Amino acid sequence: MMDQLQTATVFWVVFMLSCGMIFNQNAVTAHKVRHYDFKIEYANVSRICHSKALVSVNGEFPGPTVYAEEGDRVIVKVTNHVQANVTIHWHGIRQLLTGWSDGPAYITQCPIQTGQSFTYDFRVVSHRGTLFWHAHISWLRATLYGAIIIHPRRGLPLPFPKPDGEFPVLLGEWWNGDVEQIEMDALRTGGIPIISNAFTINGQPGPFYNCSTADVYKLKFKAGKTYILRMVNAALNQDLFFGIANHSLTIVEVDGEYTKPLTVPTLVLSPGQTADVLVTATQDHGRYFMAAKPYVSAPVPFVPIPTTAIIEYETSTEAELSQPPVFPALPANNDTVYGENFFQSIRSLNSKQYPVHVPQTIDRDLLFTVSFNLKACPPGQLCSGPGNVTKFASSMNNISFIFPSISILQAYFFNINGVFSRDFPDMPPHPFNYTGPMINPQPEVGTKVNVIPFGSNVQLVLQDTSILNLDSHPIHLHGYSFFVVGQGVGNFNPSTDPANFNLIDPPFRNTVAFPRAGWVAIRWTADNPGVWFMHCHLETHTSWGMEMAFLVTNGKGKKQTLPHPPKDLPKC
Ligand SMILES: *[C@@H]1O[C@H](CO)[C@@H](O)[C@H](O)[C@H]1NC(C)=O
Ligand SMILES: *[C@@H]1O[C@H](CO)[C@@H](O)[C@H](O)[C@H]1NC(C)=O
Ligand SMILES: *[C@@H]1O[C@H](CO)[C@@H](O)[C@H](O)[C@H]1NC(C)=O
Ligand SMILES: *[C@@H]1O[C@H](CO)[C@@H](O)[C@H](O)[C@H]1NC(C)=O
Ligand SMILES: *[C@@H]1O[C@H](CO)[C@@H](O)[C@H](O)[C@H]1NC(C)=O
Ligand SMILES: *[C@@H]1O[C@H](CO)[C@@H](O)[C@H](O)[C@H]1NC(C)=O
Ligand SMILES: *[C@@H]1O[C@H](CO)[C@@H](O)[C@H](O)[C@H]1NC(C)=O
Ligand SMILES: *[C@@H]1O[C@H](CO)[C@@H](O)[C@H](O)[C@H]1NC(C)=O
Ligand SMILES: [Cu+2]
Repeated sequence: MMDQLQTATVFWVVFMLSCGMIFNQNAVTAHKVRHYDFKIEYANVSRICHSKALVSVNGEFPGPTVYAEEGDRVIVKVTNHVQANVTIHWHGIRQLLTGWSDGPAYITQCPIQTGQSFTYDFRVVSHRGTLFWHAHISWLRATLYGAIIIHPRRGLPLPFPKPDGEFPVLLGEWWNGDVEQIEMDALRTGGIPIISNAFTINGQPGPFYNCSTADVYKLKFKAGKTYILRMVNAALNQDLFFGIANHSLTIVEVDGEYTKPLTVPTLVLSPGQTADVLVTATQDHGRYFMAAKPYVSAPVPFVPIPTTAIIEYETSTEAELSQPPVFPALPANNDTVYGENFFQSIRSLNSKQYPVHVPQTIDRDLLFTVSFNLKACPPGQLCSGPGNVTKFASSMNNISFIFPSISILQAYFFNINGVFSRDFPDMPPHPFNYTGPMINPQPEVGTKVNVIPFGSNVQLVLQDTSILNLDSHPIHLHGYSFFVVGQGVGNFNPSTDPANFNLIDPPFRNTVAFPRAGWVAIRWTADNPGVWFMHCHLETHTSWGMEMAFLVTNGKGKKQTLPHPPKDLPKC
């Protein structure tokens, strides 16, 4: 099935400048323009004994890989041939002055409706490694996703030995049912959406699932070679552990930013996070599973079956190839000690060639609580939340986000009133003991943005709360990467905790999971004008309202001002 679906990706590369130029970090560099054609169409796919027509790009599942060199311009024409409304987000791409191409529905654009097309046009500014693209409307990213692979600009060496080969490893989640319907049903009843039926690696669940002996991704290793795995957690609702039997993993990049090499037995990836991992073929023959399984920080249901792919050494004998592969030792699903230590061990590379510039002072000091809540069930109705009188909800700073009916960016740019308000609070409106006893779970609802003057150095503390249930949430910011300068358990203490911040080589990420019953502090410089969504990357929580947007004002002159929208920007 996979092979049949691998119809050619239409793409061509235009060389803007001829060869023979010498490039270095400071020279004017030659950038390419890379064109891609994304046709949104149905593909008939069968997994774990269930067939369905899923929404795909060009009939491929997962979708095509987008390749770029740092600095390149990427132009993707997206044409919608399915019934559903679609938008595509370029996860981790800064969209410097191209906020119209960011993609979250009703935040920066109206959806691309059936029969319409929209051309995303952006530059890949200051990233190297792996990012990914995915649908950013309803739950369609369950099937609409693919890798973005970014090579350093020519003349800049890799900060690690050149690998002998590379493999994409996209972790995903499969539902037998229709994901749009699953979200709508949950929002109507107010209950918890049904969990997925399988996890996948490159769209394949692997042999531990029913009807899946042939539905497994396989890769070949040559003894002694080093490979780079382009890792993406594209799952909707699940943090994952990932490991390979008898091979260690050396992380060299996360979220499109180089890190100090970190060798671990198991990788932890939250939805929205990506990593480049070096794996040396230290065995000389045989078959080995790579496997991913849930990492859970709260007692919630999950699919207990690991998804697997198989590494086969080229030198294996027939007899060895008929043996079952070795399975990796992975932490227990609830091993939060491993998970939290893992995240705290990551450091930016911060080398001469790849320096980082952590804001040392702050202009905007923000503290947002991140909570589960309960909304009252509409009168005369029975809901599926606790007591049958409530609906599950979530919030940041007690505001449960409501999507508007036209995009916030359009409303801002064209001064359309009544779409959003600018009063998202800098601090919790009513401070309380965030990780203490439960309190009134009712949130406020609204479409509010927090306004940030251009150029501000922002510090934001994301604080878990016990309003309903403590949990760890992977929070994703659009338009920027941020430095993860500190984290801790309990309530953030503004007078003592900042003394322990790492302002030298903290990881530079676009998605960070704070510890359960704890907090994380992030910093960035708001030098990209526009409207930037920030949300939990667990789709269930986004559906419930665990999100908000920043409005970063224009600075001075053309290079600090958001341009006019493209002519083909969809209308609502
Ligand atoms: C998918 O399956 C349906 C029902 O079996 C069929 O009508 C349709 O033509 C198929 N589409 C493709 C693209 O193969
Ligand atoms: C596998 O199939 C068996 C028999 O039909 C069924 O009982 C079981 O629930 C299935 N398991 C999964 C994970 O779908
Ligand atoms: C490979 O890993 C398995 C499972 O963790 C272990 O039992 C075995 O001893 C390992 N073999 C080698 C050669 O390292
Ligand atoms: C993890 O789960 C096991 C049972 O599966 C339980 O015995 C153990 O107490 C749990 N550990 C934590 C830290 O919750
Ligand atoms: C009441 O709530 C339970 C779960 O909390 C749910 O299974 C049931 O369907 C609800 N009843 C109605 C009438 O919605
Ligand atoms: C917050 O609640 C926790 C748990 O009940 C308690 O241990 C802690 O002392 C409380 N903190 C404050 C500042 O009241
Ligand atoms: C959240 O807002 C609701 C509605 O205004 C209010 O009842 C509740 O006490 C607030 N909770 C917190 C933690 O601010
Ligand atoms: C698609 O988006 C348009 C514009 O927001 C909206 O009016 C329409 O109801 C949406 N259609 C579906 C099927 O969601
Ligand atoms: Cu969440």
